[in-house]
Amino acid sequence: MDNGCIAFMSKRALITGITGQDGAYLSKLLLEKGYEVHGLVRRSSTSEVNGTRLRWLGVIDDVNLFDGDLTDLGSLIRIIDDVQPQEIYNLAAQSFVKSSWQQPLLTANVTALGCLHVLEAMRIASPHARFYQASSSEMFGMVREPVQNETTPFYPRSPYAAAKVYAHWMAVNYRESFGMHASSGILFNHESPVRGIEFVTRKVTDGVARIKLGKASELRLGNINARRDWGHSQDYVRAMWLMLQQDEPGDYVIATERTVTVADMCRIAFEHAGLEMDRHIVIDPALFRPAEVDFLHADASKARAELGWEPAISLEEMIREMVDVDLERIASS
Ligand code: NDP
Ligand code: GDR
Repeated sequence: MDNGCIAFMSKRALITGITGQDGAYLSKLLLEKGYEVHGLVRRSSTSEVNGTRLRWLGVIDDVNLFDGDLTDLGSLIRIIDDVQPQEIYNLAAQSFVKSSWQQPLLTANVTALGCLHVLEAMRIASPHARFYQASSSEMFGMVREPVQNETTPFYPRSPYAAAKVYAHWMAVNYRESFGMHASSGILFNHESPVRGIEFVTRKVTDGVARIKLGKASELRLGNINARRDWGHSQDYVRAMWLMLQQDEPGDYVIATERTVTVADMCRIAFEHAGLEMDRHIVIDPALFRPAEVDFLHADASKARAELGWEPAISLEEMIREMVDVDLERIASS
């Protein structure tokens, strides 16, 4: 094939975790950029649920899905060998922090060793592909520095965060040992209308919608004094893609740099629905975590300078969008 043909061929991307929030938004972005998008999907007895997010974003028919699992190295080797992707985005994980205390071994197998499986499969079947690892601000945990950037030491506070630290260092190690183009995005919290219902923003917007529609009267929450930096998944998947377009691989903090409490985030949702928050929130000690990440405050200046990345959607815009979508969803259910 001559170079002229190659120039017009679309790039191929493989996404693990394609059925998750970020997998769905990333698929949409890559399809808009003309990519061929392939995804790894684990088998479920209720397979119709698997594509909910891809369907909601209108891209389910445009992606190619392969059966596999992050804990099954053979499946990963076969898929990578078949697809020969130029870019591999490892987004699959047991991603709910609270569940990681109930299922620490599963979390380690999927979130930590799963990343190593993908790196190994790639080393065997497609060593020149570019690799993205979904690292997390949870790795900063009990923060060692008041503002966290790429050089801040990690102090993981949950089995999930410890698993992510392992995966992060394996990506760095494969980059340094084998010269692989492996990058890690240390992403702070990001949400959307297709965020899992167990995460606090979506739990709040869904709860607000139910209260507004008379289907519930209270919303039970845990530690509403925890502080987070929340952005929109749509903005954050753009940062993932930008990392893999750089000549050199690297690690990047991705965040809005604005930190607010869970209570502040709730207020935006309740006010948007015209409800008084104090009349509906019930603090439930059972929802507190064995160890909490109390405070995060990001410095994303490297991403701004090197990737030219900026978030476009504010916290207020995002929470209002999520409330509106949940109102519509619940009203029509
Ligand atoms: P989700 O929980 O929405 O999606 C996780 C995905 O992983 C799903 O597609 C899930 O499949 C898949 N998965 C889970 N276990 C396996 C397995 N054993 N084999 C194959 N696939 C599996 O996460 P997000 O989209 O929110 O996050 C994407 C990644 O980014 C995750 O790694 C997360 O830890 C990380 N991250 C997320 C942040 C956020 O704020 N959203 C911030 C920082 C990092 P299924 O649909 O079958 O459950
Ligand atoms: P987090 O997100 O643990 O930061 O991990 P989550 O939304 O679960 O919690 C954020 C904060 O809210 C507090 N909180 C509650 N959380 C939940 N889920 N439910 C509640 O009822 C509740 N009440 C208070 C929590 O204690 C916490 O402080 C997310 C995930 O997407 C990870 O995969 C990702 O790596 C990090 O963000 C960055």
